[in-house]
Amino acid sequence: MHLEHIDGPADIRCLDYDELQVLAREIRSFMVDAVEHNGGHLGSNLGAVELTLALHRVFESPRDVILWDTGHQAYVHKIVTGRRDGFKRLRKEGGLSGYPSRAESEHDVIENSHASTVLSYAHGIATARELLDVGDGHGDVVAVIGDGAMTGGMAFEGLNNLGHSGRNVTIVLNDNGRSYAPTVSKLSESLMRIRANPIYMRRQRKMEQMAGNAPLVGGVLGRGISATKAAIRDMWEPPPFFEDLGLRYLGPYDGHDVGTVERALRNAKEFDGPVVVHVLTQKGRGHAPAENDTVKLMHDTGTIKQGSYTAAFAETLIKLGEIHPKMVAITAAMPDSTGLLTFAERFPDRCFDVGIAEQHAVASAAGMAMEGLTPVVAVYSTFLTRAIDQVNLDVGLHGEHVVFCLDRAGITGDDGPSHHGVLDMVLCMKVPGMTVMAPSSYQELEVMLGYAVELCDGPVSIRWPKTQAVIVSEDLVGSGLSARKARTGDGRICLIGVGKMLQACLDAAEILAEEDIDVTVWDPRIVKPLDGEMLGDAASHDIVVSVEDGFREGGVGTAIQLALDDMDSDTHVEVLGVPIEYFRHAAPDVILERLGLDAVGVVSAVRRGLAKI
Ligand SMILES: Cc1ncc(C[n+]2csc(CCOP(=O)(O)OP(=O)(O)O)c2C)c(N)n1
Repeated sequence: MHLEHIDGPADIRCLDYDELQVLAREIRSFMVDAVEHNGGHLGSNLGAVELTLALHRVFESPRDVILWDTGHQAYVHKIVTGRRDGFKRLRKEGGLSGYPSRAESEHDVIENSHASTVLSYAHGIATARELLDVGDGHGDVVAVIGDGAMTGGMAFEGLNNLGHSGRNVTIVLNDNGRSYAPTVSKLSESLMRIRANPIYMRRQRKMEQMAGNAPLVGGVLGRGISATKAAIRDMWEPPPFFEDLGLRYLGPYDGHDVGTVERALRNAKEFDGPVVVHVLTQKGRGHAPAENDTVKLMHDTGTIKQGSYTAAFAETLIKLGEIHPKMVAITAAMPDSTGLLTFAERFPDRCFDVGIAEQHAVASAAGMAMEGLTPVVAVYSTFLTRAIDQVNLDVGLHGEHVVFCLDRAGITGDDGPSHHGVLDMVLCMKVPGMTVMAPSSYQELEVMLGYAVELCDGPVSIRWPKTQAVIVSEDLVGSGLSARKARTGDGRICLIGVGKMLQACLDAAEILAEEDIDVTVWDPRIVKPLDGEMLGDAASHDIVVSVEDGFREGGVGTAIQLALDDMDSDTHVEVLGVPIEYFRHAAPDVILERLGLDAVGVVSAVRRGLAKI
């Protein structure tokens, strides 16, 4: 066993290549075990084992900065930087985060986990190090980015600026041909052609051997070898995209051969200016269930559960697709997790994976709508935030009919601060003319999606949580843009529960009923525009408690409060919602309970309200 002796990067530098192979196997089985117990990302990490070992042998983290785009592939990095024991509580509260975390280790520098940002960080860090003359000869800056993340607009912006500025950054393009699904990109196709060209690969290996045998790489000899390599490459390569942008390109290399990757990285280190080291890896490598998972190579362990909101969305979209030939669906590289796969199978010409490119997805949807299509953009709440400018101006300002379907809204829990969907509702409510819907049940989602596609004008967003949906009978489903009164009380207290929070209100009503406090409960359904009948009824009560799982400030409760003020109502309003903070990973229910966003919290708010009036 080598793994148990790895407590820091120095421990892998003294192993020989045979020992590293054994270690790689041990790491794979260790990660499979950890993810089986705790969930998390698997395929991407299984593919990055040898690459990570090579990186930590060549570069001296933390003096050299190793940056991971998105960060879902950083488990091996965590293991070799002394955090093996933390995997027992991977993604559990107080345990190891599923992404890099600055609180965990000095080896983790960035932790945003939204894709395609790493080249910008790298440019910034390299610029600062050069200007401030930090450290011993600055230290190197290395950015690891997947072929999927390379489809994002920010990655292209970063490449462009790195090439132009000539900053000293080693970019490792970890190319496994996949995002969740196969990566959609012509660049990726060109890179694939290199991979498929045996002559190129043979010559490349020969060049590698020459470089490996050379007593000194760098200086005149290094330049000579690299010039020869460039000449050979030019004969075989598709247009040298990177080099046209001002970056050197090295590769492709077998990303599962530690020695090869190591040599490539050492070569890259010798260059001044930005270098792309292209390594080919296999997602899910070494774990048969992952290798055989044709949908996403076990990118993560999540599946669409029967009875979930995602399942309701997937089912309803197909039904609507049959009736509306002009309805199309768009995903930013997540066809499986957003529930679009079945739609894509049924209507392959009407489903578009645009790459990890939310901004482009939204602006492109605006264009489609301008020409008469009805685009449904399926995206996680947290990733829509990236494209809010496009939602506001490209769709909103033009009044285009685009339906945004936001999964994983609210407190999502295990994936930590970057993945909570707490901004979408506040932001969407600020887009003029946008209708904002929050279903409280499986059936509500079906009805709302139908209404949004068939009857709404202009932009619409529908947001739902990851948790299982409540299943209700037909008489408990609303219609159109109306709110639904879920319970009639004695006229003193009115609870308004947005989406999933309706259940907390209904449960609170039961608790209060035992104390002879008979409350009214409303399901607003549509949070913008708010239903006048609901507002009128709320204004007739002494106390209103609104509950939402998005940011409290500027959200639905605030809008209700303002609406009642405008009506000159003296009803007291208690607004419950998420405070403006970053929440570390923990089970969603635990976070919600702590924030008072459960039945007990609602009851306390009622008591607070009663004490104030
Ligand atoms: C802005 C943004 N959109 C979507 C995602 C969800 N997501 C996480 S990883 C991933 C695929 C990444 O593919 P790639 O960069 O090639 O890495 P691999 O997992 O293949 O190693 C996606 C779409 C994200 N993290 N950020």
